[in-house]
Amino acid sequence: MDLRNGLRPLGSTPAEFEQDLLSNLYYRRGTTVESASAQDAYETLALTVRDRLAARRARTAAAQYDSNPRWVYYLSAEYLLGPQLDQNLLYSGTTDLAPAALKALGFDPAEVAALDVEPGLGNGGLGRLAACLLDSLATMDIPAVGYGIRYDLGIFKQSFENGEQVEKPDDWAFQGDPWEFPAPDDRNRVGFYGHVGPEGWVPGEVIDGEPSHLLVPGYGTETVNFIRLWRARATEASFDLSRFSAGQYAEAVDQAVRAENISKVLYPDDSTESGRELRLKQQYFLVSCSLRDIIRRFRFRNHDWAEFPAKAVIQLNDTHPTLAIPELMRLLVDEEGLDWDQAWSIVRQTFAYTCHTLLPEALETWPVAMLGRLLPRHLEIIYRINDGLLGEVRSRFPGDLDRVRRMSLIQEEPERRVRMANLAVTGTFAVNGVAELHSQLLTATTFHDFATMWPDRFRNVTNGVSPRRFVRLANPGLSSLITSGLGTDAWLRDLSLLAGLAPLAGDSAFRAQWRTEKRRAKAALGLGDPGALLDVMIKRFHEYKRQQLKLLHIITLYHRLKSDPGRFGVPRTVLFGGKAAPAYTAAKSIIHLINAVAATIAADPVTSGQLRVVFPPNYNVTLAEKIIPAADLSEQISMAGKEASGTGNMKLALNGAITIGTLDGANVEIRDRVGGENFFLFGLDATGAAALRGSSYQPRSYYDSDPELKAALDAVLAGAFGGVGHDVAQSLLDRDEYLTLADYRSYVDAQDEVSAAWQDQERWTRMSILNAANSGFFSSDRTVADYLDRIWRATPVRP
Ligand code: Z2T
Repeated sequence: MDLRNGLRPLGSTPAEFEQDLLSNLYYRRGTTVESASAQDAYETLALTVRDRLAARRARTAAAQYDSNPRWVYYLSAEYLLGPQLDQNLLYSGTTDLAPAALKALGFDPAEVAALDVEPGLGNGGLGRLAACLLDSLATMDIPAVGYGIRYDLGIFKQSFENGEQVEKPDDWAFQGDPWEFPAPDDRNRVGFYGHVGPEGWVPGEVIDGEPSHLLVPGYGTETVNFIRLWRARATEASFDLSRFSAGQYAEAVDQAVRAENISKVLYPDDSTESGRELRLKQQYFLVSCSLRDIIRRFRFRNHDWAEFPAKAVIQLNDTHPTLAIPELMRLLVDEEGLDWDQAWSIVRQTFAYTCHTLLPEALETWPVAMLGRLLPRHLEIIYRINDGLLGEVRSRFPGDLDRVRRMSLIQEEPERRVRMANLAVTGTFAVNGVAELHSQLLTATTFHDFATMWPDRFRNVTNGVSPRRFVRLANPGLSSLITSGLGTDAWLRDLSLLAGLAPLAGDSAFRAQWRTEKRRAKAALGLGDPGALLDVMIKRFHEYKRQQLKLLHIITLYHRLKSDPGRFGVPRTVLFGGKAAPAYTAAKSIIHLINAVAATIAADPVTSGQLRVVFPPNYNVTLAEKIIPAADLSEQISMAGKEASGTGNMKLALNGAITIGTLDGANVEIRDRVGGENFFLFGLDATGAAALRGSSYQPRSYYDSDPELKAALDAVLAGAFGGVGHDVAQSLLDRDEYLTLADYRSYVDAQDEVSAAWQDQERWTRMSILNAANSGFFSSDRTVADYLDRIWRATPVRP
């Protein structure tokens, strides 16, 4: 028998699908039609769909194994995958078969589909980018594996109590995860603590990493790749039998519980690090397990370490997996017996690093004392890498002690800490930012010294998003219209084809259909008047993103409405979505104030629906897929020079929302492509903002000279919104770190242009179509093509 191609083919007719569903219900779920619950039906459906992908996975693996290609390994502490059912139905071609088969067995397809739980294993943009890149890698037939952590608890569930954010644990796999293949027999042992003796590192504690994998199908191709996620398991030895025998039951399992805590919970901080030891343990756990796996895979087909960089490129998703650099050095030098220089050359040819931030406080550092206790051998290796680095700095820049101090892997003051970004730059062949402006600012500021010494190491790869998930799945109505407008659905694999929509912006019948789809999506959100302009700000809460600026605008609109209800202009619904890190007090205050303003406006009869503020709790990928299609206006209003890229901006533009934004992150590239006449620009640019912050910025001067701004802040200070938000207003007047008041007037004026444009619906629709038509560049397929060309140099393998 042909072991590889001898699989019984899985049928694609309704009868065959129904048959498979039924046999899975009996043989794998172990229940019967008579007693099956909706949950049984859901789990069984997932198995039936997953089997179809697994068959493709088998063919993919055979082709990849045969060609012994260069693999792309993506190391990321976060993956924000989104709901799996809809995607896997689409990618397996069973979108229509599945509900029909469920109905035939007596189930309600909608009830069953509602049981799909999204694995929230990420915070925001960084984790979602990882998911989009894997989607595109598979779609482009690139051999790739994503490595991550299988957190028991994902990003917390957000609810509001009296308008304040409350966090609840997200036990996402409580019912089990039918999409996942666990491999409990395939564990890797990971060491921590201990000491370095003559025989090398002797860990003081060991735990096991247990893998499971999730299939990552490509769209419109056979390829199915996978993500391998590690969960921490106590080793047998960690159960203390002598304590148990002595009746100390809790103490007997203490060590085991502590070991398994490593993969218990995702740290809920977006762009700010908390510096906790458990987080460092998570990072090393991910790195150690993944590198062992990568090396095992290398050894299947190869024997010579010198070939390693030709067979593996390992992308570090921000600094979270940077310990992979000293870990691979340790494996090569201590375990494989290579000499230091050989090992360093392999490491430097294998790793590449993506930086996702410009916030200085988001650059990870770890106390030397903590790192040395947890990973004593790695600290030695980091010191030795640092010796090499500083030697190079001294010989290139003799006598420049300050430069040596700045570039060192070790920060000395106020306490000794390891600078992970410097380590990542030193141990890789490529460092990239995630948008043109971001990459420029990185080489001009954050990594200026390194870019001076190693200019060829730095590149840009502008982010992108999956058109499958964020257009086709999220917005089926608009997708059909695009397909009929273009006369093909080939745009789903080549998003540059959207350019073909541009002429249709001049076709009034097409414009009417486009408006119909927008209104349909708005109606589906259930926000009342689908004629109102839907103004959307969806992203994590952070002061630099400036939700507080949007809030000042809302209060200004409210004041105008009260003073002259007849002359208000256009009805608006403002929608916020997003979470604040649980310890980020200022961001939580902004959330509280938004909810208080929303309540005040809702309770005031003068507004009569002309101005509404809504804030659905627990913004996640599932909700994003409902909101994005409905949005008319996309708020991208960060202080220029702070948002690395943004990816929500791309998703919204692709769905025909028009951006109001600063020249920050990828907004710059969106505006370049859609045209200044189809984009509402306002505010200081990065140079202007940096200059104003560098001088003695006085937020009060803006307050004193702008009556509408003064009225908005005075209202908050006077307690007009249930007494909430005093701290927000006070901090804006006293410090205003992100120049909210400086940009207020320009923002409000731009919003007045928005309202004027909305009043001409034909003009608005033309702008909307042109936004989608000119945003094809922002496909994550293009992003992957750029990574391949500029960094990865891997080629497709077609099953
Ligand atoms: C994150 O989502 C991002 C940056 C981080 O810096 C950390 C997290 Cl969790 C350490 C975001 C950026 O803020 C955003 O601009 C960018 O679009 C996204 O990563 C993907 O690159």
